[in-house]
Order: sequence, then structure tokens, then C-alpha cells
Amino acid sequence: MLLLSLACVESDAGWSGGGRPTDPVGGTSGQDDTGSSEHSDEPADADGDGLTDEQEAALGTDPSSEDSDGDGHADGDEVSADSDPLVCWSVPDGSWPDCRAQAQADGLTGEGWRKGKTMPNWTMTDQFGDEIEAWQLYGMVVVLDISAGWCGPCNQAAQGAEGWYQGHKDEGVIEVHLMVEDWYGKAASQTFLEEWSAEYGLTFPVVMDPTNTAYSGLYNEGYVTGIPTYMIYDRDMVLQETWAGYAGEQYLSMAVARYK
Ligand SMILES: [Ca+2]
Ligand SMILES: [Ca+2]
Ligand SMILES: [Ca+2]
Repeated sequence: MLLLSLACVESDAGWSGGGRPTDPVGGTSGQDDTGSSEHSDEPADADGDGLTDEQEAALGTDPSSEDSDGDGHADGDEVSADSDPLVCWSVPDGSWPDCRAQAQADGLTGEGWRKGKTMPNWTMTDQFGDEIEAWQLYGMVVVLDISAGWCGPCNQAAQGAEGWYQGHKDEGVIEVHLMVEDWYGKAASQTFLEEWSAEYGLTFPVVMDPTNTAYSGLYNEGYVTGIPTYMIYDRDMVLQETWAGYAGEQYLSMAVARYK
């Protein structure tokens, strides 16, 4: 519970851009009006992201952009939090990645729900009540698991899910539990998302889809033949594999390994 509430707070901060450095004007120079021409001894941090130009040169980050990889987290914050300031999907714990800018820059096309198609940019609501757009996860291998609380194998799968995720998250793999209430894809309640993630200690997105976009799209292609159903998307957000039923963590690892 403690972990979840922490994650909630940090997630909120992430969405609002909290934690980013304040106006760089407040920083290193011009703090006196004596007209002195002496240079400050403080090393230059041109973009005000908490890393000096020299440090940025060593890291390979952009000294003139506070957020080199465009994921919404300043370079200095990423270094402090041990996430990679040059990799969009690598973000501080407690926040989801946001690689929409990169997805658009790369010109994602070919959207659809069939295998070989790019996942449409649907909007889901997570266990904290925040919205996530699918393309935020661009660049990661995405395991979309459609589950329901009344389904025994789903509960069995959820028991091993967090451990499996922790073993793969640093490789840019993310799991998403899309929770439904019935075979028509009715969205689970917000309360249920909280209960499900708390019961199994899940720190990846546990979501509902109030517009029933993803479930109905995948169902209409014939992929939801049982619950849980797994969809494996590669780093380009292309649907590669689907299967119904809980097959164990080892099977999941083997499937994901083909796209890492
Ligand atoms: Ca800097
Ligand atoms: Ca960043
Ligand atoms: Ca990053």
C-alpha cells in the first residue's frame, strides 16, 4: 500500500510536469547588479536542467535542451533518479513513459487491431485515475493482458505479474492489465483497478477502457477467445503475437524475447 501511494503521488507529479527545474533565469549568473564583470565560479548550465554543460558533454545529452529525450523528465532529474536521459521509455520510478513526441516524429502509421498493424492511439484510465495514451509506450515491448477479476487464471497470472515485470522493465518491456467486467468488454470500475493493483502489488499500468476501443477492436479480429488474452506488441507498436489463456511466466519471457 505504501509503495502504491508513493507511486500515485509521483505519477501525479509526472503528469503535471512537476519536478522539472524552475526557470533557468534563477540560476547561475547575473545575480548581482553591481556591474561587476567578474565571471561566476559556478560552471555553466545553459539549459538549467541541473547538469553542467561539461557533464552533458560527457553524458551525450543536449546542453541546450533540459529534456534531451523528450519524455517529460529533465536530464538532471533523470540522472538523480537513475533513469536514462537519452532513452524515452526510461523514466523515474512512479511515472509512466511518454514517448508520444517520438512516435509522431517517427511517423507511426498503419493503425489497426490486426496482427502486423500499429496499435491505435487509444486512451485508457489507470489505477490512479489518470489517463494514458497508448503511444506513450512507443519504443517498448508491450504485453497487453486482458483480464477480469472473476477469472481464476487471471488471478493466477496476476500473482506472478509484478515479479515478471521487475525482471524485464529495465529492458524496455512493460505490462498493461486491461480489466474488463464481461465478455462484451465492459470497463472495470476505478475502485476495482485500485483493488486489483493493491492485491497483487502491481506497479505497471492497470487500466480500464471506458470507450471499449481496444477490447472491441481486438475482439472483432477474433483474438479474444478466452480470458486472460495476451497481445505482444513490438517496439514499433506492431501487434506480433496473441494467445488466450495463462501459459506461465516462462512462456511470456520466451515470446517477449523475440522482440527485445
Ligand atoms: Ca544543462
Ligand atoms: Ca528526459
Ligand atoms: Ca528518459
